[in-house]
Amino acid sequence: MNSASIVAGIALMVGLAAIGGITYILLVPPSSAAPAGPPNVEFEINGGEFDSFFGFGSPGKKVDSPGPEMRVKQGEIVKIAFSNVGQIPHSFRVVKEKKWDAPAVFGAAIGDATRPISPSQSGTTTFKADKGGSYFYICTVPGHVERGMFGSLVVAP
Ligand SMILES: [Cu+2]
Repeated sequence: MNSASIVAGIALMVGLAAIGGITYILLVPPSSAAPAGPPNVEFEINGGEFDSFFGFGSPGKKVDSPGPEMRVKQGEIVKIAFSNVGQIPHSFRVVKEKKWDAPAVFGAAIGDATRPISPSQSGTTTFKADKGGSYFYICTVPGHVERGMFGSLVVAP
């Protein structure tokens, strides 16, 4: 083996290691801080369509707009289970601004615009409501907020 082929071999290995590292970064999602301890309060919420609108509703009730208000106390660990009872994909996210691409507050999100929850599927999120204030929960699929898919979440200080 001449030195040129050794250099080529090393370059190839370095290249493969770099690709492996990038692939690892792309495939392994960053771990979100899991709140310590069991939830203090739990909600179940459905999302779906009604008439020509989209909305949220408590289990056993029709989805509506706005969805039912959720109230928690600051510092509580909140668990939310979201079920898609509709015919098209939906998602759940707590936000400060009622916009489909607003960032998640408290890291509270179930599905997103590119990977929403499919019909008949469900998911959960557990988070610490560590800042008091008025928030919204929304569906992040573009266009769904405008068709009514939101509700309010109040974190009482
Ligand atoms: Cu939706």
